[in-house]
Amino acid sequence: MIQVGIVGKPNTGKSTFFAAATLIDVKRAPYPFTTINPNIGIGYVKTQCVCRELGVKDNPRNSICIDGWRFVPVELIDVAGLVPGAWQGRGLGNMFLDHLRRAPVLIHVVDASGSTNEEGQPVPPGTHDPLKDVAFLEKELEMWVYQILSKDWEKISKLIDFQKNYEELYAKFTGLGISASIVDQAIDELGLRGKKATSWSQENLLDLVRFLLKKAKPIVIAANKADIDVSIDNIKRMQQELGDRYIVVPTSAEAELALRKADKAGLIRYLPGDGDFEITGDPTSDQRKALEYIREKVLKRWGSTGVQEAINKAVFEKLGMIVVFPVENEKTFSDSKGNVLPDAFLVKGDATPRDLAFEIHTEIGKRFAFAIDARTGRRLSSNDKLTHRMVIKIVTSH
Ligand SMILES: Nc1nc2c(ncn2[C@@H]2O[C@H](COP(=O)(O)OP(=O)(O)O)[C@@H](O)[C@H]2O)c(=O)[nH]1
Ligand SMILES: [Mg+2]
Repeated sequence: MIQVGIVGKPNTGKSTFFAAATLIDVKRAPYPFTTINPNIGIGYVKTQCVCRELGVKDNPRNSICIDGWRFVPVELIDVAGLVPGAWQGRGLGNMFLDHLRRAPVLIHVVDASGSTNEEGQPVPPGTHDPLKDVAFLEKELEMWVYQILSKDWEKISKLIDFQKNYEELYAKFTGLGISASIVDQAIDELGLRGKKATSWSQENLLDLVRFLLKKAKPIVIAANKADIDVSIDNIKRMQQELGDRYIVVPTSAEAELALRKADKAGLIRYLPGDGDFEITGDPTSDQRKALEYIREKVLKRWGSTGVQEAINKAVFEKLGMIVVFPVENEKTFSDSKGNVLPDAFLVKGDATPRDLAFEIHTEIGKRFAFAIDARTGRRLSSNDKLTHRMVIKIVTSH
């Protein structure tokens, strides 16, 4: 399952974001919940389901369909809070690197209200510049990775020059979830290929690290605590100054958590990502006040709480993934047990039907013959590209 790392300094709202994004009304989930570990939970990307378009009532197995929206699971990791210089310290080290290794995309939760200093301690709202936190995290990640590389660089560089290949370098980065092909791309684009590794400068190594992080660990910024008034100007500034390098999504993790809890308690009807909610139960006057605050300061101001949007942007825009619906019967859109549109799979945007077959099961991948686009009945070969929201039957040979 795709993993999304939630990173940032302490007290920006990472755990609140994580709690909100992983809180789902159990009644609505077709499968039992298992907590893998307190820092890893199931969140969802949200996309329009195909059930309404196809005029069928679906019974999802691996995902959830509510009001025509399909929620497809992803793993969220609540990464331990980073403080400046953490890369030099111990303790946090291995866990942080393990989390970083797993996640191909990160959501950086920033306190947009500026009410936490650079160490993550509370200060009056507006006194800290959240733009600094973005630069800080960038630097911090760079130093983590640079440190890993530079530690053995003497040995690695000699081996590279001696073996006349980059195997040692690939191995270093595979450990961080960065593929050999991206390392190759970096070496080429930075003009390092013809140059003896033993003569690469510190600046060369830093450029390499920056390139790899940008490609392999893209970041969505969740400009959190967007409900606090002083956040408005900061968020505008963040969007202006960071907008060409990052996606900046205004969020209120606390509002999302409150809305999901209220929905679960039957007080309101609210779907993650929605721009409003409807009161369906009997909230106390305090609850009503809190809900009204959320409506005014978050939903009307920003269009949504941003939590769902941040996850969607990470997976769909930064990772370029798409959702496809594999079926066994292309006429009824169901599996062999008659479940209609049972599964929704996240695959890479350039995935082929054969890739999907392997994604479903190695055996199915090996026996892939061709596929059928269930909407049109058109036959697809292993070279065709899948597209977002395709309903697809894989035909295997025996
Ligand atoms: N006003 C406001 N406070 C928030 C929001 N999200 C989190 N907080 C508060 O910020 C503090 C730190 O949150 P927490 O999730 O523990 O931060 P972490 O250290 O990054 O995991 C808590 O008091 C939260 O209630 C938000 O969207 N708006
Ligand atoms: Mg936390």
